Amino acid sequence: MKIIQSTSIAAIIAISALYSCKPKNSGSAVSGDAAAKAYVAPGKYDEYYNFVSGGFSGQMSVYGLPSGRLLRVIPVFSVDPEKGWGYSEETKPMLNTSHGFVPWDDLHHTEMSQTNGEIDGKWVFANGNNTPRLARIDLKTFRTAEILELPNSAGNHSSPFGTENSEYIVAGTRFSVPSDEDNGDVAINSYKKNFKGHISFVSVAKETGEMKVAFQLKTPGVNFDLARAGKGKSHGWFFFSCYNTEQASTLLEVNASQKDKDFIMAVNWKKAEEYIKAGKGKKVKAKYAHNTWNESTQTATSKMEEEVLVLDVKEFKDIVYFIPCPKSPHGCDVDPTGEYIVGSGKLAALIPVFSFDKIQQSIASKSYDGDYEGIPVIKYESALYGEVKKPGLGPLHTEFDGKGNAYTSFFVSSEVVKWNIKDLKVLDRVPTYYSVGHLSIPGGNTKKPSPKYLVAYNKITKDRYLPTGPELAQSAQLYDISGDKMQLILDYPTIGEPHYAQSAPADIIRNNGQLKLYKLSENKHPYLTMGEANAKVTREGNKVHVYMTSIRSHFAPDNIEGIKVGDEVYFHVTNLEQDWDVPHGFAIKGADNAELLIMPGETTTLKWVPKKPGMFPMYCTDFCSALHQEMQGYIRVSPAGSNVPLTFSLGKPVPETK
Ligand code: K7E
Ligand code: CUA
Repeated sequence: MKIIQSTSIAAIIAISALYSCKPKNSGSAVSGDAAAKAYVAPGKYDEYYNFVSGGFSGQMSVYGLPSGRLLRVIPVFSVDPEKGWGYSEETKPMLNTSHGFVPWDDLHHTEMSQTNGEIDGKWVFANGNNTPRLARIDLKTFRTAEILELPNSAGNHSSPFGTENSEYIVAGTRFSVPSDEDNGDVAINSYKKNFKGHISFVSVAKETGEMKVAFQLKTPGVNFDLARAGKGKSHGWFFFSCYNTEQASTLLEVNASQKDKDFIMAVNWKKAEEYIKAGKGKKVKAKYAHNTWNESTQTATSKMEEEVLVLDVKEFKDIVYFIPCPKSPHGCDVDPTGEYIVGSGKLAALIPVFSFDKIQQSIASKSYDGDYEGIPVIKYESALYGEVKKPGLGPLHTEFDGKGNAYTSFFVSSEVVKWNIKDLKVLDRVPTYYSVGHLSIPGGNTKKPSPKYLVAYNKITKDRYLPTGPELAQSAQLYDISGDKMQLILDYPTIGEPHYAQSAPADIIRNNGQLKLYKLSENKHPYLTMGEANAKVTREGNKVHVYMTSIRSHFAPDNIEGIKVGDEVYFHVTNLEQDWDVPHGFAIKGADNAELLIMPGETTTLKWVPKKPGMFPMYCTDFCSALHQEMQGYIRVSPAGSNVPLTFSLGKPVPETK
């Protein structure tokens, strides 16, 4: 065992030396016309929206391409005090899970919804890699509209990847763990017996986008890494990369690299669907949260689901097949025709390309090399179309231009390599600064890529920007790929640590009926205050409800007395503006919750528990008018048991009481 380890590591070092990790000409890679290609004049729009995962930030950021301008950060899995996400009473249920309120996550992949294999601009999905969750962002509002927890999973990395009509978004578990039913006080060294993989097939309702775990496939205990749906001829199939087929539980960097080949798991999901329709799924108990945002009440609700339908793949002979793939595969990408499946072994010095037709023939003729825990293993050669030889070192991810070319990112040799899918010849290579992870071409995972730009998301920045202490911004690099040769035209720093990203032509999203404001007449919030005349403060025991409005440039009411220590105060602030881009903020001195940012026509609630008597100023945090600074007020907090009556006012001081 020791010998295998040290030879494989020695081989990596030897090859790394051939492909120097850090290209030498790091300073001078951009030529003169590059600036013009990435330039978007003031007042002009970008050509593409670029949706970028935030990694450990748990959020998603939106950039314009080709300018690299940051347009928005969408709070998804992590709380955001700037926007009150996870702090306002309305949004708190969005972050509820079977573990309680989980205010953060690790978001790796964005996946845009598709119709007929093309991006349709309706939703972007994202994965929570830590506490297994899927999020759906509504591109009419650029807000997170739904978060669904995934049962029987741990480390939702192989996720979210969708089919060509977003019939399903899949989510494969990164860690195999005991099923929720059997989970508890389990010995780690019982891995082989007790640990299982689960792949969730999450259906997406056509009109509303609502997600539901339609069924799960229970698989042998391996680590699922990434996935892609088949398309065109391979629609109905899904392909997952897996590693740790060694089933190690410790020192995986060595122990999960023992075997020369791990697997790509091919799943016939149409077959699985048939079994589910025929009632073959087993109802399994599991607790997982399903959180949905209601646009009309502007409030989230969290529901705990109780069971899930599971198919154990061992019991069905024709759902799942393994295909050997060298060296701990990471990316598993399907070309626009659906015929070619590209596996990227993190430690491999070649790229295997599998053929969908050959996989089908292998299954028909049972061209197998034994089985893995009862699942047939297709012979490597019978599934293989061919190998890209010596492309670089450490291939991770591949996208396509729809013109017969593939682009693969190489982490170790720090480059993007363009190659031809038919003859598997390398056509071009460009350095990245440094150590690229994912790369992304608009539509590059779909049937119809829009091949003008490629963005590389790099893991190491080192000398690219002014230094900022020990932590540096991650860097994206934009390449023009419209010609034969790739050309670097822009570097731009990013939020968090981007992994995958997707882009779509701007018009698809800009013209999708985006919401500019919430119509007050359609606001069904239970604590809506329709006009200043209805502003009031009410008490129920120790709960105080403030029905407050905001409009340029005052709150109603703006003087409140009679709040006592021990009270729970709920400020339900309705922004009465009916104009695009006039939010108001709301903040109170000493509030240990957050501020609010309230869109026109929206009602949002801040819970405040004052801890001591005193005068507590409140104010608007969003510069809304010339007299924004005047948008302020006072709240008097009296000791517990005080007799100060509950009063409120606007425009005149409340009558003096002592
Ligand atoms: Cu390669 Cu999490 Cu998709 Cu990072 S993953 S790069
Ligand atoms: Cu409202 Cu500033």
